[in-house]
Amino acid sequence: MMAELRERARGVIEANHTGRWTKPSPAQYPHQWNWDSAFISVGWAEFDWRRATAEIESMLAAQWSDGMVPHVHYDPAHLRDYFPGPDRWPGAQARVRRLGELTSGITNPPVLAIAARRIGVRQPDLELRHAFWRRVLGPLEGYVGFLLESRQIPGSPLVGVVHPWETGWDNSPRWDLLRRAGLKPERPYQRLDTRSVASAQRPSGRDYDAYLALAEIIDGGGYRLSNYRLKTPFVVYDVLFDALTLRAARDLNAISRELGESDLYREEVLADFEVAFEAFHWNPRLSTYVDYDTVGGAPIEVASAAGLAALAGGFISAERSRTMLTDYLRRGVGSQPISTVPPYSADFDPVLYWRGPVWINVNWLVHEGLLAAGLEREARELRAATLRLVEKGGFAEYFNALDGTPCGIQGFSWSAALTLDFLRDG
Ligand code: 9WN
Repeated sequence: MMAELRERARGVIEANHTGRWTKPSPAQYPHQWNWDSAFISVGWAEFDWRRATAEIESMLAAQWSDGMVPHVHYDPAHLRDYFPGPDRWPGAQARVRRLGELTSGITNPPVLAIAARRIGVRQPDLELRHAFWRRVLGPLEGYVGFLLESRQIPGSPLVGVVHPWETGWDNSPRWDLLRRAGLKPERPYQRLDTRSVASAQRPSGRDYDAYLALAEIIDGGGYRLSNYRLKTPFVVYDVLFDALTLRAARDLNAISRELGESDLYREEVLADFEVAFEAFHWNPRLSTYVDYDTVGGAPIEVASAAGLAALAGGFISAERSRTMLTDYLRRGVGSQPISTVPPYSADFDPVLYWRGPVWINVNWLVHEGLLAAGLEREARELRAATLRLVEKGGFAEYFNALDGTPCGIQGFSWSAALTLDFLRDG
């Protein structure tokens, strides 16, 4: 049974592979996405290591001169098949390192760095492994360095995240403060995302208005946070983004040491980041980690699975990890693990994108975090529950949080790729 699931998963990423990188879904997302490629590369490493490395290197080819790696690397052959295209990020196209690459103007959590270490370790031939790391270490250092330097707001080392698309959890209730700002873009637009997926499972019109208006604010500020910080209602410390940035920095240090070089980031600097993480994200009232609104200067007290996914940062104690997980599952009885929003929340919707459904990458991140905290039994249970979902529902983009039925688009790359990784531990 597991062998058959593995073959099916492999079939999905093979079908979505373009020759250089893998589309998240040819119908819905026909370009290359930053954090998708990181997750997908981990799946490729199971049976085609060269494709795993090419996935990461192809994404890095879209890097900007300031180090940022954009969230979308556009395929010029498919510009009509996805909205928004590069024309919504007009100032972006002059900022790429390799002129001619078409990109968006915002980034994603730096899972690419975590994946680079992970797939490197999978290569037993040290010459090949080190050659790959030597090729990607500089660009990845530039990427994480950009986050640690160019996205700071005085008073904290955490990463200022400027668009819900950067977080990858687009319409999560964590970002509803943006809805309240009521932004409208200047340029008219037409969505394409509801052609293949029911609109009840996609963000609302109001959400899209805000996403596009924010893109205009960011472009108008020349893509420098210091230029537009006072004009935007949205600069947040995303709990998951911060946790993954810290893990990415430590993973790059580990790569650098294995190459016989010194650390890229001093541990004192990372320890300060960890202290700030605790100060801004831990919420004693909710007993979990939450996000922080830097514009309003207050925590965003919204329960979601992002605090649990942040365990993937690898620095949260076993005791706290266990308590958070047990609490989340106990209060969510009757829902599938791990619903992105707990079912008792007023914001919960079992099929609406990031407002409840189960996502395979979130389960994978929580699983990583549980293993890092030494909670092997809990990790095993989550792995088994996740495999049951894909075995029954296929490699859907996300799953109904109550009955586990597939939602969004089918044949979604990271669902298949991370299944391959889960099957490996079997
Ligand atoms: C906008 C590609 C991406 C994922 C995100 C997911 C979705 C895009 C969209 O698809 O976002 O970036 O058009 O809805 O929310 O996490 O990276 O799979």
